[in-house]
Amino acid sequence: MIALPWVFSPHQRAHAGGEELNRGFIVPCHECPERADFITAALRDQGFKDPIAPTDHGEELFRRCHDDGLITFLKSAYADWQASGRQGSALPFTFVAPSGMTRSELTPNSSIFARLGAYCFDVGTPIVAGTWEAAYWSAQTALTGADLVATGERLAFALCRPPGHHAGRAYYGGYCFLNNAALAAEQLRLAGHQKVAIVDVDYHHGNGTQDIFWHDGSVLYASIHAEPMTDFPFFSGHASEQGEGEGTGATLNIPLARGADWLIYQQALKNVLAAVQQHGSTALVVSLGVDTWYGDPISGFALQSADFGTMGGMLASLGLPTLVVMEGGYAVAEVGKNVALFLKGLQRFGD
Ligand code: Q9C
Ligand code: ZN
Repeated sequence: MIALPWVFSPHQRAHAGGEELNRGFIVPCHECPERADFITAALRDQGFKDPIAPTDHGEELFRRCHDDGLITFLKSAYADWQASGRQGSALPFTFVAPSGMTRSELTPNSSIFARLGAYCFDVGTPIVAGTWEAAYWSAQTALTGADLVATGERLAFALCRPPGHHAGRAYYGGYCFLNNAALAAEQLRLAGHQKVAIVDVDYHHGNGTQDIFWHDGSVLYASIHAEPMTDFPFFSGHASEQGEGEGTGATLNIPLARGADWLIYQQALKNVLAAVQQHGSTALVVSLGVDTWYGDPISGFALQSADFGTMGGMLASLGLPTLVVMEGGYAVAEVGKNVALFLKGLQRFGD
């Protein structure tokens, strides 16, 4: 069985949002630090070694995937919120209308509400005192995982939390602040992989990852997710979105209707595997969301726990050096088991 080192830092627990607005209801945040605790416990239970602490690469590499404006905003957002006399979580309540001013017209003196609404695209992603610390280390965890794969590990797991695939070059949302999987793909490219594939199996479309590589043919973005007519992020993820310019054909979206079970999912995954082979990638990043599990509180697919093992095995059959980056999964107590099953499937069939 192939070794599978994994990376995590307790700093990533520092982000604990209070409440989010979801489909008209104010509810406790689904994306909580305990998710990481359950994953850690399940990996220990399954005999994985202790996690490796991420190496601090600094923030310069973040600029490969994100605009300076977003990074600067995220770093000071909570302090600015407090300086404007507020407590609790920083959430936007108003957004830029299509004809409105652009982000670049905002200044550090603009209202904190203008800046929240300019950089955030939903009302489910609160910023608290520890948000930057956690997002920063979640990104370092992804970069360190990429280093492991770049220096000879066949498989590695980056326990990223907060997740990343909804964060674009100049926006955050969907519980995501920095795009961990995109940063990992860039790090693999810096290490000499000219073509990298990102396979996104989270329930939700990774609009941020898609946007970051939209014009870039050397990174394939392939995603299986809930049909945007019914599910977040609603404005992207249609099969017709295939990239533009040099990136034409290097974006593959396979939306599935709510209720999709393993039989349906497996066929979509076969099509994704064929696309990865055709792209000629020499390294693979998996955006792993286990919110496709039937019991997930905010999702609508019907995968069983055992299906995650089969899914891992199918991805291993590509025979590529593979970094798994954690994304979603909100049935908090079950998330760890499903992640461990996926990783064991990846190891078992990887030889
Ligand atoms: N039900 C990830 O899985 N809120 N993000 C739901 C509609 C956003 C999920 C609103 C869900 C984001 C990484
Ligand atoms: Zn998700």
